[in-house]
Amino acid sequence: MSHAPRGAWTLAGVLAGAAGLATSYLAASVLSIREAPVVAVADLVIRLTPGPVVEFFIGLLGTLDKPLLVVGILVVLGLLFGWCGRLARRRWWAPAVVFAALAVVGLVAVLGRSGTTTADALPVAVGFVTWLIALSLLTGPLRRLEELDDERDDVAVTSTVDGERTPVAAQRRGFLIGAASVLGVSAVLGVAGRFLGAGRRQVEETRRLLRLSAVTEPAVPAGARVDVPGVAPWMTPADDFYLIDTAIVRPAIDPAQWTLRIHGLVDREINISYADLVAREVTQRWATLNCVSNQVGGDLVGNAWWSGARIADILAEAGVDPEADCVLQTSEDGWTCSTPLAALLDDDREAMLAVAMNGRPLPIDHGFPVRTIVPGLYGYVSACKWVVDWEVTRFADVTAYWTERGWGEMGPVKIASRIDVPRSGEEVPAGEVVLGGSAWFQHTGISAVEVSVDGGEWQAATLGEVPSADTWVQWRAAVDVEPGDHEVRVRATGADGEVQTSVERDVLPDGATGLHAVGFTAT
Ligand SMILES: Nc1nc2c(c(=O)[nH]1)N[C@H]1C(S)=C(S)[C@@H](COP(=O)(O)O)O[C@H]1N2
Ligand SMILES: [Mo]
Repeated sequence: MSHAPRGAWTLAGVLAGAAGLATSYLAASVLSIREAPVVAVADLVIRLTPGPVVEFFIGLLGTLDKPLLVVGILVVLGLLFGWCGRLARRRWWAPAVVFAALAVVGLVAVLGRSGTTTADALPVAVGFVTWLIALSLLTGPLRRLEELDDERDDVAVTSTVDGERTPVAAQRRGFLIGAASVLGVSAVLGVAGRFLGAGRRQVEETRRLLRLSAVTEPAVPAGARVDVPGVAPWMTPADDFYLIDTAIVRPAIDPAQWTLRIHGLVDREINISYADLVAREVTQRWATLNCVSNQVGGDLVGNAWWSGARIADILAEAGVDPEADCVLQTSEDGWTCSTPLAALLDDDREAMLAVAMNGRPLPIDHGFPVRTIVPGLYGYVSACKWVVDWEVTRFADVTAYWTERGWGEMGPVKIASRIDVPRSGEEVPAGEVVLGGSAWFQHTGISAVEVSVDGGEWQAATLGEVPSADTWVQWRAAVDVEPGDHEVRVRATGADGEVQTSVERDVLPDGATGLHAVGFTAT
């Protein structure tokens, strides 16, 4: 009989697999990532499953559907891990291939969620490395036992006699100690992961249960949509809203612990709690937020219904020194931006400390519990997420995260327009083609959008109706095209008469310029 039974190889695989799941779970908790990779895989499975099948299971299992799916995935993984252990017996590299394939599935699952950063890939990488290390640790003694099996015929190698250590006993002991250690360490890491992730889960739960009575549901204004299929929705759902920040770990802040300290060039320093903030009169409005790094035609822009408290009122309470010209905002994670005071005080801009987005408390990733929204300014100078500190000051005296890196100080948004339909490279039937997209020039407003096909005359597009100058405008235009390849360009005109320039400029230092062009084929 072999000294290294097959069951031992299977066990090695299962334990190594469990260790990898434990470290990946811990990493996800430490990095405060929404879900561990296994849960992300479960979400992926749900996304890939046809709707009626999902509904059938929800009908059958109720809210247990997801936990049971996770359990199912763990069972499948357990079988695969055991198989990996056996594979290791013949070819040390074979399980590595299986682990790599599993890691790829994990990566697809975690990176397929909206708003992911490279940090989201880390738990998967940690788990993969753990699998390799743990498996080689556990299979080492088994491999040596098998070598001893081979030698058994020539040399008299026997098991323990009266507690005397023989090579076989030593390797067996090695395996058992290794197995027990891997099991123990995995259990400890798993528990630690649960403990560390509890903070974020708690904040998620608090947010989920939070009811903001003055906040109303968004109602997209009649006429805002041009109804061209494929054009980005006028209201951007929070889940699809672009995400930009420098946070490696996005802060999870309990509203009960949150305060905003306002100090600097003010008559009196004030501290505002979350309860104080939501007790104030609520201001609500549609506003389009965009990123200075958005390329011409890019999608770092979104439009939402924001609810919060007017900043002008709050600053009035603090009493702003006439010397001041900016507010240095700092977020919980230490990011800073310096926002022009004039924009914060501007009456019709209604800059706000927002607590809700599209009628729900801000998602954690979008700044829960409180962020700043200033219509007309790029996010990097104004839209501080997880904001906790305001220093009223002077541009001459401070620098902020992006302005230190060469980006412009004032950050007013530039006029822009985008073609969503047709998509680049799309094939459409020749004849009348309906084009559509969006244009924005927050705080100023859009008065016209025009399109030109193949460098021809500019023709006016029809615009959707918008509630204020602070949102984007949808447009549609019907053009006639012959069969063949075509290129369409778009340009907007601002309510102030400014015509969007065709001069191409890079996003640095204060936003890209140029006209969006899309090539398509008519057949
Ligand atoms: N705390 C914090 N707030 C931030 C940033 C950041 O890096 N950290 N990035 C800003 C930038 S550059 C933009 S464009 C907007 C993006 O907001 P969103 O992620 O909610 O779309 O947030 C702004 N607020
Ligand atoms: Mo940005």
